[in-house]
Amino acid sequence: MKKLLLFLSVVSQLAGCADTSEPHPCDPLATKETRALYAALFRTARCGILFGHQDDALYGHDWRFEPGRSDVRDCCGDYPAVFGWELGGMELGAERSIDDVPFDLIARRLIEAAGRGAVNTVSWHPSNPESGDSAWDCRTTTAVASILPGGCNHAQYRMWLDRLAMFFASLRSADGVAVPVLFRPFHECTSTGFWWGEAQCTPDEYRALWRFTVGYLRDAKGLHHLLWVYSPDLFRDAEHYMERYPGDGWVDVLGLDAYHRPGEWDFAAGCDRMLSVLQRLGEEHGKPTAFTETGLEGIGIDTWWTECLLPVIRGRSLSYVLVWRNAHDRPTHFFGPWRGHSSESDFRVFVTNDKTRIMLESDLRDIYRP
Ligand code: BMA
Repeated sequence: MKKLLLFLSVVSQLAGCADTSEPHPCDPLATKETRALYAALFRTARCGILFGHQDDALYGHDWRFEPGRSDVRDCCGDYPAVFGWELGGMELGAERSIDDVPFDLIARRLIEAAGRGAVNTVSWHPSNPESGDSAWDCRTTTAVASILPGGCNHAQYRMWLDRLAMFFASLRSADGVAVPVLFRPFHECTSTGFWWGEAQCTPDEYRALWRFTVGYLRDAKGLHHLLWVYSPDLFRDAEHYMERYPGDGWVDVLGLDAYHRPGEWDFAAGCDRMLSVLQRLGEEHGKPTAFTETGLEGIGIDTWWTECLLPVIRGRSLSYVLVWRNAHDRPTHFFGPWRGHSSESDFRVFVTNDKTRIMLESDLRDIYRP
C-alpha cells in the first residue's frame, strides 16, 4: 500500500506541468483558444508564477510609444509573460485612455503580445456614471444602482458596454482568430476608492452589476474570448472576500489587489494571510488564482523583489503576479523595474531565483493552442 501511494505521488508530481484535463471557463461557448488559455493558467501555476506588468509595451519610466521597448525587457532581456492594459475613458467614446494612450495602439500592442505567446489582462477605470467625474468619484452611493436594468443611467451603461464590445471584437490575430483576454472589471470592490466600492453599493447591487456586464458582453454581444477576473482589494477573511462574489458561473479567476504601503499595513504577514485564503478558495471553487495588482510605488527598497515580493508568492499556486505601471510623466509613480533604477539588479535575481520559478514571455509555450 505504502509503495502504491509513493508510486501514485511520483506519477502525479511528474504529471504536474503536463496535466491535460481541461477545466472549463464560465462561458460555455468560450472559444477554443480561450479554453486553452484557461487550461494554461492552471497548468503554469503548477510550474511557476507568470510575471506581469501594466502598460509595459506602451511606455516606461522615461519613454513613451517606442515600438518593441519594455522596461522589463530593458532590465532582464525578456518581456513579461502577462501584459496589463487599461480601458478607462473608452466608455465615453474617447480615442485615448485616461492615461493618454490611444486605444488603437493598445489594441495593436495587445494583439502583438498574444502573437508572441503572452497573456493579456484588461482593467477598466470607468467614470462615475452619475457625475461624469472619474472612477475615483465616490461622492454618491447610487451610481451602481443607476446603471442596473431599470436604473436611470442603464441605457448609458449599455452604450458604454457597446463601446467596450467593439474594442474586444476588434482584437483579432492576422488570421482572424479572436485574441483571448482576462477582463478584470470593477476591481478592488472591498475598498472604498471607486464608485463601485463597498461603501458605495450593496453586495446585491455589485453582483447584479457584474452579472449584467458578463451577460451583456457574452450573450448579447456574442463575445466568447473573455475570461472574467474577480479581484478584491485587502480583505479581512474568506467571508469578506466572498461577500460580493458574483458566483462560480460568472467568474473564472480569483484575484487579489494588494499594494505594499509601508507604515499602513504589514505586507508580509497580510499577504501571507490573504494569499493563503485565496489559495484555499481557489481550490474549493475550482478556479485559478492570481496576484492581480501589487507593487511598492517608487520601489524605495533596493531588494524589494527578492526580500518583499518573492517571500510572499514563493511556493504558492498563483497563475500570475502583476505589478502596476511605470508612468512616463510622473517620476515617482512606478512599480516595475526600469534600467538604471537601484532595484534593477535585484529584479534580475528575482526572475532567475531557483526557489520559485518566475516565468517571462519566452517561458510560455503554446498557451493558445487547443
Ligand atoms: C492608477 C494610477 C493612475 C491611473 C490608473 C489607471 O492606479 O496609476 O494614474 O490613471 O491607475 O491606469
